[in-house]
Amino acid sequence: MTDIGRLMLTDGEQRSLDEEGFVILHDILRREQVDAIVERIQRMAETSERDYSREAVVEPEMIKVLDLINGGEVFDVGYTHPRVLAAAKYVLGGDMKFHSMGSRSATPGYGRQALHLDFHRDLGQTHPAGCNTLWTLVDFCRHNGGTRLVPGSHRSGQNPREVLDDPEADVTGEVRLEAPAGSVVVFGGHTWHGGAQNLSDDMRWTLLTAFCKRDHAQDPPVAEIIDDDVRERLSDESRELLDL
Ligand SMILES: O=C(O)CCC(=O)C(=O)O
Repeated sequence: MTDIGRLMLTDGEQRSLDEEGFVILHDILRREQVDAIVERIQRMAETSERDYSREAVVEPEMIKVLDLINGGEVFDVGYTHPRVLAAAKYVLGGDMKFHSMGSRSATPGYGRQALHLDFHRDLGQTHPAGCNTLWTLVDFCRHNGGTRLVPGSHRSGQNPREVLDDPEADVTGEVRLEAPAGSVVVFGGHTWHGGAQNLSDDMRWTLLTAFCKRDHAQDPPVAEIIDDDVRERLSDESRELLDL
């Protein structure tokens, strides 16, 4: 990672990634960006047909929208924000490209997931093959399904689905994501985490953007799906990140 990239993260943020396996970055999105992103996700969910065959775990009650790279300019920040990119690159050890961007938003009463890893490859190694970033589009708290995260689990070299009797149950040391709208939690692919039930009466809106090592496959390959107008507005840096 370059010195400039490193400077984007404080020592405390780097330590959090090293020791906890995740970091919460605050004030990444402005209020109007949050509102515009939510509006767009909502509109796309209403107007596009959902392809369940592409969902690793089918959750019909949740709002899921994929391939937000083509969703409009409001999503460009998902793969251009310098602090988020710096954190993901730090996790991946400097070798990075864009993997995918979508939304998994919890409707009232839903959202609980088993603890899991987002990227199994390279388990046991310092740098996972992938890194996810979860963007809070409402204030996240325990009540509305703040994500479950297990600090230090990335160093266990273990997959929670293989070692826990019940990965859906709470585990010792688990914390819940509490962060105002416009924050981003960056977590490595080996960090045990999972969605939690939204007990509130409101939607828990989320954007997820994942990155991976350059020798890992994107989901789906961006070159195969990207719309011409998006391709045309990309900087050279973004084109490289998207592997175009
Ligand atoms: O929705 C959340 O809080 C977590 C989502 C997640 O872990 C996933 O989709 O892999």
